Amino acid sequence: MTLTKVQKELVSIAAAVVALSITATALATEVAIVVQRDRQFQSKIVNISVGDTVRFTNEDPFVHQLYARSSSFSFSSEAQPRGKVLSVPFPVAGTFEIRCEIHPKMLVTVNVR
Ligand SMILES: [Cu+2]
Repeated sequence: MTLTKVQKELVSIAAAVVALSITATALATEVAIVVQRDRQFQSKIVNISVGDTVRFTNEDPFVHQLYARSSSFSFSSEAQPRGKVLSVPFPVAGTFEIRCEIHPKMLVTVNVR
């Protein structure tokens, strides 16, 4: 069987679509980890892409409680005891300051591009 010119173009378009969707899936599942220890975030700046998740761990023997408040993105976590992991997806681009309700000096900046 011989493919016509149109059929060949359709095959190459289909291959390109498959390649694009594989790339999109890989990009959407990135996770960055930020450790909380000694009443501090162990990272001061985190650079991620839209759709990525930041996973906050707590290695302190006491509770943290994280939040972000901006016009385009905000969240407010439950109290987070030692060992509990908090996963926060960032669905929009921007620069966001993440802070702790209990320890006002804690700050990590998340840049979402
Ligand atoms: Cu805290």
